[in-house]
Amino acid sequence: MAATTRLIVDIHTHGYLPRYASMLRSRAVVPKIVSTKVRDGAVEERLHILNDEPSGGRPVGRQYWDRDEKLKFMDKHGIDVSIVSTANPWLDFLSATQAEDLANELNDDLEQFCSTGPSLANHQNVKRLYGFGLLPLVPEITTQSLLQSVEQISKLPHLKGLIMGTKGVGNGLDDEALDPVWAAIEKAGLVIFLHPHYGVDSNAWGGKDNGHVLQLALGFPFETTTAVTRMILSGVFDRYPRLRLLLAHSGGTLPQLSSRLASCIDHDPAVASRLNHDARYYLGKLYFDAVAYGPEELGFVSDVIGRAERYEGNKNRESSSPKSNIIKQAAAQLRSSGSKRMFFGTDHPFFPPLSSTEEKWQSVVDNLEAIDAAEGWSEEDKAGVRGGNALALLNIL
Ligand code: 5CU
Repeated sequence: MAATTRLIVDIHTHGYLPRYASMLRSRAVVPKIVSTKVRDGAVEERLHILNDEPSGGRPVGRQYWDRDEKLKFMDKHGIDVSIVSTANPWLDFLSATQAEDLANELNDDLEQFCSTGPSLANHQNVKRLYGFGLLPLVPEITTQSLLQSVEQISKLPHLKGLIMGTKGVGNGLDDEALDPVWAAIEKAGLVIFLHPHYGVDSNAWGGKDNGHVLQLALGFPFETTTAVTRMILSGVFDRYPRLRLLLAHSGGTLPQLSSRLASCIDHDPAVASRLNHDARYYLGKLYFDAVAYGPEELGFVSDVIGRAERYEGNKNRESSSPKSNIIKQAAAQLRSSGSKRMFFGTDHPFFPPLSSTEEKWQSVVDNLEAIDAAEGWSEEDKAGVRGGNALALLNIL
């Protein structure tokens, strides 16, 4: 196995670059960073990004914006390369002019953050940091401005794609207004990292306080599921078949629900004949991070992705069911082929240990151990998920 395929690459790792953190400090409403007096008159900064943060907010510090802290975290966990993206809620809450200016500046900042950082010891041509840039996706932005940002990102050598939330320009990701943007991203070969922020109302179907557990464990993944399903239903992947979309948190619940989705489509007169393919086919065109924390979940996701090629049939051109194309492949082969679309991630700087005495972060250890223990993945498959797949997808090396 080539040494490079043994590299560990973190495709899901965030930060608020200094310029973004300054903007959060200047705000009086969420999202914001506030200074709070703690013991002995010391001052600590607290972050409010979700609507129901603990009173006073959560501690925030250099791990969110300092490159040395990111590198220290990487070294502690044996991570060779990180693909850094701005954390939620990106530019969603700004006016069009503010978002346009900040996207432009933050993309340049991120390029600088990556390009002036260290290279890998054994691969001087490979940096330890790359990035996903930002588009000014807010209501009233012009298409021209969005296209300019796509062009800017495509010209910055250390930016390999862009991170995007689920709102689009206010009407979701199934909005035809985004068609020129999908076309430009596809043409530029950039990867879109689709990430949630809004989740589901934390008071949905109950009233007990559960911290952020329901929001993060269930609401976030369900938001991603809804957003990508809207893209599938509106035919985005039929119109832009080479679009490369990476889904946060292993695709949320899409893998679990894809056969139900296919059946609901087939039984709904409004959409039954809209798509070129069975809904399950599109899962084989998507990419999934491996931020699922358990080996069974990783194995399952790879099964579902691997199975997608069974649904290759074109619904509109063939009279027979797509299932007539079933390729009789061994389950292990499908699982292995599905793993090629999966990528290790940490979600750093989120999910730190609750106790500061822990050496390694449990959230990271869990995700690495889940890859090690995923049943049916060969050593080569595991090395791919740890890093080789990301290097190939992002054309690094
Ligand atoms: O803990 C959280 O709030 C988050 C968040 O906001 N975004 C994220 O990516 N992970 C955890």
